[in-house]
Amino acid sequence: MKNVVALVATAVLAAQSASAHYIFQSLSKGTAKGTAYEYVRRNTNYNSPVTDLSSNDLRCNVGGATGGNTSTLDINAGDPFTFTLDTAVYHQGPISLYMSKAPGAAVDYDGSGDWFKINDWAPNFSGGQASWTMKDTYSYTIPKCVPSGEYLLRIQSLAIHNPGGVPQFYVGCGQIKVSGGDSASPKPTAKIPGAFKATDPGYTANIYNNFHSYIVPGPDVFAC
Ligand SMILES: [Cu+2]
Repeated sequence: MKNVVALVATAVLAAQSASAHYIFQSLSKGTAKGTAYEYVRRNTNYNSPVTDLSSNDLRCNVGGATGGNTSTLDINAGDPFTFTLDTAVYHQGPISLYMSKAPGAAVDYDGSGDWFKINDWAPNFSGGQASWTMKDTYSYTIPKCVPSGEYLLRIQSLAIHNPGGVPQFYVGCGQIKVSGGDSASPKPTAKIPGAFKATDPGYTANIYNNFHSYIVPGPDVFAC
């Protein structure tokens, strides 16, 4: 009987930890919550993270190499948008937003081109304590100066598990069509994979011990 109870308890724990991870499921204009997978590419790895720094799955998650029947969201340069998760981010680490211009339609684009970063939610340090922005929605705005056209809009939670664990990437890609843009050449750019290295201080950081500063991995944030 004892063994049965232990087995059941183990199974419940396993189920909880499997379902407790999080997926960036929806993208919408403004700050309202969108419909799951309407404008975000559907992943096929349930809610497991990507951990291989050389994998193309770092771009748009497992299963997100093309759009399938994902729609593309019309949005104006300078306008706000919101990504919503199924479960609030609960792993400590930075959240970052990236864009990459599609050579044609966003739905057909695999994300193999240049990416630029438009925002980091980095930790705040105060009173000797670091605090991370861990929420179930993340809102930001499309930079006003980017060229009009179709893009992948990518959000990333880098879940830091040091020491003793491998950092995990939770990513999702929305498809957008930007209107009313301008003529900036956003930089710096980076390829994904390639933008994140096992030696990055923001990747190797021990956030539990003597943690007073942090550099978010990836290229510097582009601003107009
Ligand atoms: Cu986890």
